[in-house]
Amino acid sequence: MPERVTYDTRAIARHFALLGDFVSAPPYGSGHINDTFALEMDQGGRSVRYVLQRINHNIFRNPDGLMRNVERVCRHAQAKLAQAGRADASRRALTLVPTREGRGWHVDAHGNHWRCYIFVERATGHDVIRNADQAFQAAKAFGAFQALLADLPGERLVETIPNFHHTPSRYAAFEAALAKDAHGRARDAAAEIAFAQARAREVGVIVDAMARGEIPERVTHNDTKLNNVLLDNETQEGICVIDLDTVMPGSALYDFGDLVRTSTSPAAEDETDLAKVTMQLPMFEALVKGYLATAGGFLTPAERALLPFAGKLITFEIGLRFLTDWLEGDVYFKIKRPRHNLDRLRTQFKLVESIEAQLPAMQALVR
Ligand code: ADP
Ligand code: GN1
Ligand code: MG
Repeated sequence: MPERVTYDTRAIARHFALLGDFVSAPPYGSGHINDTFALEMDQGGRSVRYVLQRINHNIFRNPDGLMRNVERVCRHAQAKLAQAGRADASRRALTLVPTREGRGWHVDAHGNHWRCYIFVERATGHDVIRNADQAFQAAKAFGAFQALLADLPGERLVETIPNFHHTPSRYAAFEAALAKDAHGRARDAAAEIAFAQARAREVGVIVDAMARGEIPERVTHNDTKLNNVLLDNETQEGICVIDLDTVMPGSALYDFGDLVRTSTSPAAEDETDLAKVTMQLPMFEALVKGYLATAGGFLTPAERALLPFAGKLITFEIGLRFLTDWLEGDVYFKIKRPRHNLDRLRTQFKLVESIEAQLPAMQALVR
């Protein structure tokens, strides 16, 4: 497993225009990519929290371009909330705390890019879905986020990871990793490799339809897993979409699909008891209702028709990515145990199977 690096978060925090005294900054959250800290400041005897984050620049190769995207998206969201006269705007969209020089992010002596957000309190990003209302709320919030981005002013957003949801490229990367089998790990995933190979011909369905102009390119979130939207602890309302690193041009279908992946099964993404992994139709129904409540106005008939399939395709894609990372020796996703990626890919493929078995029922529901 990769060794843990420690950062002088007290020194990093000093670069941001924060008031008060540093208290602590413990690691926070369950994201697989960045290093996140819950920064606590004491302001005149009152504790105020912020989110301090180091961007993983091995994964995001253009962190300055990424941060320019994030600044634009945050500014646009805050402007719209102000226009609507919302009194709780800082809980409804991310707000960057500027550096002391007035910049949106800080680059340290080692080239690490740091940003600081207002902490959205009394809200939770859930790793596992608990009930259908949460599914409804999460989908409604991501649909509203897509609607918000439809009139983002300015030039095209930077692609922070090129071909991020180009499933055929993901499949090609898997094949290359398998051909190398650099760590002799393919034999531990023989059944899963065969499972992946049996589905090779479906990987292009969405990107090919986009290339033919049958499905529009939009500005999308691209990482709409359930824990990337904060639900209000009291009302359960989906109040704040977070994790804006992959907001860029894409397909609305991959956004809806990742909600199916992360919000229809009662099991965690890395559950080892595969009997628990299943696509629950009532959760899917809640997702469709929530999503159409906010995205129904702009989705085309072609997009609507592919909503169920999108759930299957992205679950397969993420499974492929976990499988590729397993074969490559755990170089991408953070892991907490030696066979973590293997566990994750098995839950994804089990869920793909469950979706496949229920696709006709899911399609009937959308119709
Ligand atoms: P990663 O890309 O590593 O997933 P995220 O941006 O999703 O990083 O942040 C990791 C976790 O930190 C989130 O899952 C969420 O729990 C928490 N988090 C991030 N931003 C905020 C915020 N502004 N307020 C409260 N919690 C946050
Ligand atoms: C990563 O950053 P996080 O943990 O929200 C990944 C997503 C995967 C997800 C799987 C930039 O999301 O694409 O779907 O893990 N993000 C990136 O849990 O690769
Ligand atoms: Mg995240």
